[in-house]
Amino acid sequence: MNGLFITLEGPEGAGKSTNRDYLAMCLRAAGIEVLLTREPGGTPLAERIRELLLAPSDEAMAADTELLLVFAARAQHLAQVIRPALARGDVVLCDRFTDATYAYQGGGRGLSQQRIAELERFVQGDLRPDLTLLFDLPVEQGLARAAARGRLDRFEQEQRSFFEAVRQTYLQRAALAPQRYRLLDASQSLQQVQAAIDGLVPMLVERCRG
Ligand code: Z5A
Repeated sequence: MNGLFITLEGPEGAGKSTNRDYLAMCLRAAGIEVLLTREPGGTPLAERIRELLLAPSDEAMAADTELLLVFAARAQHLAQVIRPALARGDVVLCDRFTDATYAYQGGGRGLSQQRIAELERFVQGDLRPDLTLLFDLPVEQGLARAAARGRLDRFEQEQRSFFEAVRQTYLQRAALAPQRYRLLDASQSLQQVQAAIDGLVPMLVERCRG
């Protein structure tokens, strides 16, 4: 595969979606075409799995069910969108990927990291993001932003300790593989965060041009 696979990660309300669009605009202005996508989702079938994952329900979803649904959606997304795009040489900007599984199902739900790693190998083979932008901010601040948007989804109804574990898992993973991650302080104003992204654009353009 010759393309470049960039993921955006972080806890709730970190600004991933807003900044994914901003980064795409910056890269397009530099003449680089990018494919924007997200997880869970990214294909019609994977978006239906996303609805199952996010909808609050009277029937509690078992953590293993949640984990398998996340990877089922990912298998579809990889087969239909990500692998073909990378094979064409495209730059893929994806809002969340498997780091989110380690953070939410591993850190948040307490599932074994080893089990997640086994599924990662099964579904992805050796495909991993080339670069991950991690938008970090205190839990309270992110939840306040998410709450301001209205109705909370199934994850957003979790306890504060869940989101603390999510945040810490992301930070631990970034510390273990600093060559893959760029940490951004998402507690700053949008203008400040986007100024930090501007600072990354020359490096990203260089990586995109290979
Ligand atoms: N999930 C999982 O459990 N396991 C997995 O493997 C995967 C996902 C892949 C849906 O993801 C859920 O799926 C997610 C984890 C789980 N949990 N939940 N919920 P999602 O990415 O679609 O949902 P999300 O995390 O809730 O996204 P979000 O809240 O939309 O966050 P965001 O994309 O990071 O933020 P945003 O939409 O760009 O911004 C949120 C608001 O804040 C918006 O009004 C912005 O204008 C505002 N904003 C953004 N940046 C700033 C700054 N810097 N200052 C002030 N205001 C800002």
